[in-house]
Amino acid sequence: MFPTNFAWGAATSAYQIEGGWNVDDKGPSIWDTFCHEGGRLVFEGQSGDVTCNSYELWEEDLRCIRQLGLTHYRLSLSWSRLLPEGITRHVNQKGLRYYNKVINDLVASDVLPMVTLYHFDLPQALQDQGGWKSPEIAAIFDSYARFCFESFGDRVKLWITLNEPYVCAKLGHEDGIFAPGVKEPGMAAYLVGHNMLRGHARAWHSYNVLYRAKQGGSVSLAINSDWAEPLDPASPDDTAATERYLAFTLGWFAWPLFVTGDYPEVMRSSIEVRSKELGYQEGSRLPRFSKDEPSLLGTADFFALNYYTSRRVKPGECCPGVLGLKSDQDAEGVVDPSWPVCGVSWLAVVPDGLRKLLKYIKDTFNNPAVYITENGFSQVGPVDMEDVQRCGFYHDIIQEIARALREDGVDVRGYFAWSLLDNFEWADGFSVRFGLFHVDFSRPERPRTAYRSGREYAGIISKYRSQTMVNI
Ligand code: PNW
Repeated sequence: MFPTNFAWGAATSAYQIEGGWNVDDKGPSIWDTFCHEGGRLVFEGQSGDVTCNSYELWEEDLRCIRQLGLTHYRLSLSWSRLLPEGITRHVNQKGLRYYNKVINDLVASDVLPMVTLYHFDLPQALQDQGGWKSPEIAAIFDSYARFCFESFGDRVKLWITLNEPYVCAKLGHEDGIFAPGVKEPGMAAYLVGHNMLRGHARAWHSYNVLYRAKQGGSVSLAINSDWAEPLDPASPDDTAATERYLAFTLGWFAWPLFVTGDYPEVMRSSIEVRSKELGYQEGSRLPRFSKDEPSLLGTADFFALNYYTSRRVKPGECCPGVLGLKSDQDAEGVVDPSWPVCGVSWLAVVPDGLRKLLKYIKDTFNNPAVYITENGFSQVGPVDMEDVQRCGFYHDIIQEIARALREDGVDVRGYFAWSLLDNFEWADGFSVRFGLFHVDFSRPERPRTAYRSGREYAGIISKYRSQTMVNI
């Protein structure tokens, strides 16, 4: 039912699980700053200072990984743990040793690492120089990426340069609810997205030229997107709004990589229309890619998709005359009343939305190899170790992937559950739990205990792996 080499994984990210925020020469990141500054909107003033303490308790994480029977584990590197000032002039040897141990332990356990270079945690030293808004960041990211390929690429064959540039751009630089907390609607997000793409392209080209031949790995960028369909399928307005909705999330980053080397046409034209109304010059908000720089097109060796939820879409209720992404996009996503919402308000549970999105990706981006690099179900409120709803969710989503493979012919290569552990869920702090393992944050040992869903996921993996072995 699943290909023999299908990747059965789980994912985490450095800031959300490591803790050890200021030990052993680690430099601060923008999330350290964001959480430590007063007046920010992180739940109950919490932070990732300690969180799961995976910096000290990595072996506990490994035990969980082995207990699940994962074939793959997706982790991210803390840039400022490796390079405290963000640049390669100063390498933190203890950080290097930590990640070398993690990677070596995984490989020794027959678990293949998928490594994300950047998961929201920019070194503060680079933020102080303008961060992702500064054009120089692309070259700085590239040299960090080369440092990582050089240090770990003999053992790491699956790389993600950047996680969810959409979230970094929009939540970090438009809404200001994620670090670095910038609120410059309709301006900064486009610039940030642009520089992230430029940085990604350089890193991919570096890998291609300097490392691919000897290391033989693959490099991509993780794109998050809802599935979207028209609220009223018979309405041309809803259909057009749906096209804009997808163009401004998935398309923003996937079109440059997979289709044209540039943003989707409908994204450009929508922004242009609003810009004219507001008196901005053409091209002043959504930047243009320079012909003198490495091209974006073809700089993804596979499609890395983070899928959580779906929306039904109609034209926006806002707002000619207002500057902002929502106004440019002019599309409003609504949750169908039949969809259950799990935990956080944005997370309507729609497993078949994943199948539809995979089909759309196959048809739109020329049948790429796809890894689902994140997908999960959250719990809010009193802890429920017998999380039957989440168990049902994992069964359903894996059925949808099986259908995408078998019936739609999508080239799905793997699935990474978000997340291995309960962890620091950004602005929601520890109030939202995504783990397959429960973590008791009230105890210094941060004990990890499998939820029922963790045990069931292990069962699903072992069932399908033994079937694929019989198949061959
Ligand atoms: C992803 N939203 O982020 C991240 O990659 C993970 O680090 C995170 O823990 C996970 O999803 C669960 O939230 C998102 O508000 C953060 O729409 C916020 C949103 C979506 C994804």
